[in-house]
Amino acid sequence: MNIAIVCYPTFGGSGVVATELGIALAKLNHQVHFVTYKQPVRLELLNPNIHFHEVTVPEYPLFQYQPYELALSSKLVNTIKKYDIELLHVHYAIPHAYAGYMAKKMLAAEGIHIPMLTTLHGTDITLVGNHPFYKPAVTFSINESDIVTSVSQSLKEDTLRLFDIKKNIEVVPNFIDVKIRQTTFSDCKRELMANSDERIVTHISNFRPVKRIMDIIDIFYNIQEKIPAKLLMVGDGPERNPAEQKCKKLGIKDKVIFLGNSNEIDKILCFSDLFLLPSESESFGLAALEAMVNKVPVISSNTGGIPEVNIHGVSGYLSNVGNIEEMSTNALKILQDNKILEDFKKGAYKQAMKFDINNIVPTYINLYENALATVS
Ligand code: GMT
Repeated sequence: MNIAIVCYPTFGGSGVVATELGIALAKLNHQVHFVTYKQPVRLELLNPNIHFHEVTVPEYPLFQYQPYELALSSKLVNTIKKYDIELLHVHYAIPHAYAGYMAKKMLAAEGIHIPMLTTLHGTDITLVGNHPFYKPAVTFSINESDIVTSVSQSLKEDTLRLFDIKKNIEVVPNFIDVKIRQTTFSDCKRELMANSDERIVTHISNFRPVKRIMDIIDIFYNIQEKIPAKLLMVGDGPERNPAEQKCKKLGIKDKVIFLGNSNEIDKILCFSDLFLLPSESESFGLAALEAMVNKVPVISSNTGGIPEVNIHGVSGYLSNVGNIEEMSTNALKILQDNKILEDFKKGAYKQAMKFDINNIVPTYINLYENALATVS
């Protein structure tokens, strides 16, 4: 197949999933064309089946807002025609499904019929897409997609509750390449980050308010009062500065390391003992799955799709959003006992294996074949 993938290229689960899906398809000998405004962060271009087409929006003084959707839909039309692309897979409804729909219509006017598959990732539905400013356009472009998928059952239910959706939504969970993640790093430099008697607690995200970064600091504060520990904060975003200030105020500045954005997630997770994800809302929680495949148990909230990924008492523990006391107690339960930690590590890894790429990518390929059958 010859497939175009549209996604956000920055750090964030939807872009990561889109990129890893594209890489997996390319390995299966499909031609994959990424169409976005920057090379996706996890995309390595050294594969003859992977192509990257950059969308540029020329600045013009008349525009207060640069028309990215327009540039994206034009780029899609040109790319699809030039490379005989058969199918369009857009990740994140805003504005990708909308731009994809416009591209489809422009191509149809020339007698070229391209099916579009839209994957809903979470914030495009629960936070941003639901805003009255966007809702009619999001509803329309979901309904006009040929196939719609969501990354969890919970996100499917949210979409059906919040929007007037006429389409069937297929749940296709996010995935992970277990084989690649099996690497045991010979340079797993734990001693760079912590003393040998310290437990390492990690959080990775885009530090947006929805991640409840302050809860992470509070939970870690409770942990470090009881046992020697370090907290690694990986990523960047609006809550980073306030979090750094809070650590200073609480007197734990030396125990919390803010690493910024990183492409070495697996290396960081290989020396982590526990992962914290107390989010307000989370359609799936890809970061938790990445932790689990690295044998790191997860203390999380029980919101959205997280319970479909993190299993209470097996791969970690779940609590109501904001229940810092319970999350701290559960974290200590795991961290204070080597045998319990070992059991949770095994549980986390076993649960992560259910989301192996080999179990999920064939589902996408099936959906692509179904979509192609509708136009041939
Ligand atoms: O979590 C974010 O803020 C980033 C966002 C994105 O669009 O990249 O993540 C969403 O999609 C991920 C991949 O499907 C999911 O794992 C995240 O749970 C979801 N985030 C939220 O629902 C808040």
